[in-house]
Amino acid sequence: MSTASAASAASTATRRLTVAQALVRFLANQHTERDGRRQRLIVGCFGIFGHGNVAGVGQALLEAGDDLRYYQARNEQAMVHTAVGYARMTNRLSTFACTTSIGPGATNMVTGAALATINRIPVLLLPGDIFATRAANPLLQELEDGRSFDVSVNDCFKPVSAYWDRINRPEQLISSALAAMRVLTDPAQTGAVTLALPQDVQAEAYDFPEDFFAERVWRVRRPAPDAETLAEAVELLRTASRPLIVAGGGVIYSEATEALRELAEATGIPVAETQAGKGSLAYDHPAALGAVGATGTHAANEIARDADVVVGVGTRWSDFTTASRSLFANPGVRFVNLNVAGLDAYKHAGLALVGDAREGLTALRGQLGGWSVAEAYRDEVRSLAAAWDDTVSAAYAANNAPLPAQSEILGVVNEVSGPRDVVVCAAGSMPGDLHKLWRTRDPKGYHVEYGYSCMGYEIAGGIGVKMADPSREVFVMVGDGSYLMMAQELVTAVAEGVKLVVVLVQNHGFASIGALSESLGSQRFGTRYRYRDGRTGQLDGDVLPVDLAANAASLGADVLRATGTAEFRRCLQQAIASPRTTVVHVETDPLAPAPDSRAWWDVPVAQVAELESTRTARADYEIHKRDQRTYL
Ligand SMILES: Cc1ncc(C[n+]2csc(CCOP(=O)(O)OP(=O)(O)O)c2C)c(N)n1
Ligand SMILES: [Mg+2]
Repeated sequence: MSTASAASAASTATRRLTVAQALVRFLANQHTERDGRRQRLIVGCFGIFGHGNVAGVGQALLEAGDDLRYYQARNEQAMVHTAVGYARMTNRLSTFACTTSIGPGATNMVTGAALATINRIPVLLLPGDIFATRAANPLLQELEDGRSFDVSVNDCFKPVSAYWDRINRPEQLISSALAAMRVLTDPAQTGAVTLALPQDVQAEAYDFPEDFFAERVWRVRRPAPDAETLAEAVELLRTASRPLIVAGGGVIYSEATEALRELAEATGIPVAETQAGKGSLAYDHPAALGAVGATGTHAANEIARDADVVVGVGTRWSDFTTASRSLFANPGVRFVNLNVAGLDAYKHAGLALVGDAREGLTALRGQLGGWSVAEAYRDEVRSLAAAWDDTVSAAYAANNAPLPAQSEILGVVNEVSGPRDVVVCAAGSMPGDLHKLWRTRDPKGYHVEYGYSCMGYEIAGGIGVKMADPSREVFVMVGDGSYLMMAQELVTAVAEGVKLVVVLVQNHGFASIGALSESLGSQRFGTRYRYRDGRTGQLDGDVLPVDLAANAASLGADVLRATGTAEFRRCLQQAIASPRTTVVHVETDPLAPAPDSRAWWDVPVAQVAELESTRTARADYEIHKRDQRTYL
């Protein structure tokens, strides 16, 4: 549990406010504290107004002014992405609230809520809701359920929220607001927290106790793992000859990267990284193996195959990390899971070190004393990592013609960016390529949303990243498909003066799903953006006359069009020098692949099919399926 302390002594004074005014005032007084550092928990409120919140939360924000600053977005899903970007960048210590109208404005946030909860990132969602009094129902945009008038579209938030509540009476706000803060600041439970606010209740006045508005500090705890389980883990590690650490997002959120480096240096245990954990160790550290799993490096995946003890730190063990449970192939492999969430710590029948990553890593190093892996194992790790680094250099210099390969574009961004700068991405072929190929030099330098891998996160999430740390350049990598889903937040970046460098990679469709489709025998069906051909009846005509650069310019961004890598490099430098949000548009070859990971991903192929391509892929699938294990 997080602990809260109220600054003022208890009193019987009350203040008459509307529910929305009380909530806004309450939120402005919430703080988090960890390691003696204190910061605002809710730094502002994004919102799009409609009848469901304009006179309630909207009026309250107007009165509050800079006590809880209002920010405007163009799409409700996007404002949750921005809050997530901000919260992840601040290691989950600060976030935004998001207010919406009822109906479509509210349900537009459901995808954002799922993204936040799956990535374990705190965001506070305040969807408007239908009248609690039902005085005039059905309202505009009300879902009518003939079996119960208690149902509203906001019930959709229940499975995607870490905490969900509906404030049907003013006095309910007090305990629900406190519960919401508890969950937001609990590292094991955090995610989207939803307080649905009926339209009439928002505007209703109540005599709130003055103490409700006292400054509160929520300590983000660092629980230590159980001593006996820790001793068992140390015993197990001492018997290991090929141990491996898999670093997940928890390492970064807990600010445990120093503790990880010290453990790796003291013991020689090599470190592989998940998507959220990338940046835990600098790419050129002697113990660094880079990305692991279905989008991993040959170095990490080769070590993973024979590892006898695998220490997962702050990882949820997603299918990408385990190559759909085929990667860890040593028959006797044992898992040790250091995780603040029991849900993750107990996975793969592992020794469950339920606790904070930094606490656990420091304790492990202390108890392992002078124990180390054999020198030959350290050498093996270093030479595999060096070979992979040569692979990266070759991919950066692929010299594909006539259009550059995507790996060349990523290489230019990596070379031109500074060590503290941040790369942001979420969906398409770039997350996998970045995971393998990006040379990360700072724990906060790599921000790929791959829990939900949500097309459209890129620009909106990038805004949150930049707002959290304006001292860093933020490079938003966005494919044409993702751009078309949520380009409109460029307007928000321009309005707020939040400077992004957006690299818009045009390859006329879904290169990622196209390659996946082909590998599964589905012949890239439906994955390219093309005219419908009159003769075939299929979407395989000419390339569409779409100009995304012109689109970006129309939204208020500066735009540079680059052809080829040399011009792309010059444009990128110009974008960095500019104080304004700049989109660099570049066309790449969708068929020039990055180096393969030599790891599998379980995507089932049709068991019966007329198509020869599908039957061949199915035979291949069945071979891979034999490598899938249960890890008991
Ligand atoms: C909202 C959403 N819809 C669908 C998908 C499935 N999906 C993953 S990648 C992708 C294509 C992305 O296209 P683009 O941004 O152009 O990147 P590219 O694959 O060309 O690199 C799709 C449809 C998703 N991840 N998110
Ligand atoms: Mg594309």
